[in-house]
Amino acid sequence: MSTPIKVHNPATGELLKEVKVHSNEEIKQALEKGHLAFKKWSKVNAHTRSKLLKDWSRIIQKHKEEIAKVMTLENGKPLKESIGEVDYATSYIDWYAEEATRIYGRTIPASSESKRIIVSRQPIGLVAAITPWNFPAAMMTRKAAPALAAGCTFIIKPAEETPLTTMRLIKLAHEVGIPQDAIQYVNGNGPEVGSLFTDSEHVRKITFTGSTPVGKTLIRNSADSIKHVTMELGGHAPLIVAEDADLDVAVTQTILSKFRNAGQTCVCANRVLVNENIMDAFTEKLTKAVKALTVGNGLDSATDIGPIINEKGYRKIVGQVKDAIDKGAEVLAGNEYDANEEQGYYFVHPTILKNVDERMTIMEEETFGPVLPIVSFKEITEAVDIANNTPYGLAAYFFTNDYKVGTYLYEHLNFGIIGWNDGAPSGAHVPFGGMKESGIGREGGSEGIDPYLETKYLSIGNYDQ
Ligand code: TXE
Repeated sequence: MSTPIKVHNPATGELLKEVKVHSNEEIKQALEKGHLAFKKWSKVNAHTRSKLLKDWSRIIQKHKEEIAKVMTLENGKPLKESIGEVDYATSYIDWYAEEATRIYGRTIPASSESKRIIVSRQPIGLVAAITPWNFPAAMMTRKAAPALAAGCTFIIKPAEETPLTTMRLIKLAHEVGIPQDAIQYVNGNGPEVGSLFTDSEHVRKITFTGSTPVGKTLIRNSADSIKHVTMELGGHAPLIVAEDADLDVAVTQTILSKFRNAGQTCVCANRVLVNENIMDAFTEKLTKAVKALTVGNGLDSATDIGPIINEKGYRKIVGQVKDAIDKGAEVLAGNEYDANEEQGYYFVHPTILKNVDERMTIMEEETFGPVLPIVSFKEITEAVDIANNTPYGLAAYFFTNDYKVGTYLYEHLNFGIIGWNDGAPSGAHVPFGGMKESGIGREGGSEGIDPYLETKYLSIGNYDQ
């Protein structure tokens, strides 16, 4: 028997639960079951699949407060954010419950009078998902809902830090009648379970949200059996404040984008680029607003910023801030910490750094913490060059009311998600995903079901009447 996974509350270090780790044999059996279940689930008619998904969404909503509390306990995010995440998670189920009934085929005019051509789409098979700890509910429903809607079966390995929310959601799926083997979870260590997934002949698709290096490994390991892959990887979002921007809007939206989930979000603003003529006015307003944010336990209703998920995440943030300060960055707020290694909790107070430049690691790496580095620019073309100077291409934001500047930025920024005067552009109805090393594929919207479907066509000959 492997050692169980110890799930801790990152706000206190307290042990919440020990979760059973599945053995390799059990995981292989689960994959076999998922494969066999596909034969039945893919034949269930789309309207029944749709209804079951709607029932799943409804029962999750019924248990919203309880699920949100589990999420805050294992992830640390403020309870109000966890409640928002349950809504966000069910919005994917609701969206794909509708999409299930709209998986259309088409006919193609044939090249001869005696032929007919029909195109149809069919589910690809068993889908294996690996999810991170930052959005334990939404990262799972964003993958499970389109998979089940398409007629695929689904198995997930949640992050070791936050398995409890996923396990609860899957139990509720079974309670409403989604077959046991159509949606399953297994718990275990990332690399080991990842290899079992990629090595399995039963798995036809890997869908992953997490770090770019792990994404690359999964793509490599999926190559042998040509599995489909969807990869939602790291980001390094620029946020550009143009000279004419409405500063109140820019400040409010910057805070919304950056400090949600303690800055542990792949789309959060990671580099703020500000026109030099408005630098003082912008930083003054931003600093004042940031200093008003409350750091603490997510269960406390006053909390805006919870703990960092673990020591590894904390060390990365502290290292980046120190490197920036050593190379000349000026601290406008934060650079304060409340950490206790023995107990196992790590809080980072919201931090703003000015005079940041491209020699600092904070400008190269994703931070994943409540730290905002600010860089100044003269011309908008210079801002675009700095913004695009990264291997990542997930989200970018800009603030301007000048339509020429706005359309120029939209056209020249190489990112999959663009927020114009908008720090929160995500939603179940839009195609979320990144360019370059931020990933492959899109999740959400009408595009989000395509990765779970294969296209097939029929050419009928000798059709003379
Ligand atoms: O990620 P990992 P970590 C980024 C962010 C963060 C950094 C490290 O910059 O600071 O990654 O975070 C599983 N094969 N993002 O260490 O390791 C693991 O068990 C298969 C951005 O938490 O990628 C977990 O379920 N799976 C991101 C999941 O991968 C493996 C969200 C994520 O863990 C594996 C999280 C392997 N070899 C981190 N190794 C986003 N896009 O939002 C680990 N895992």
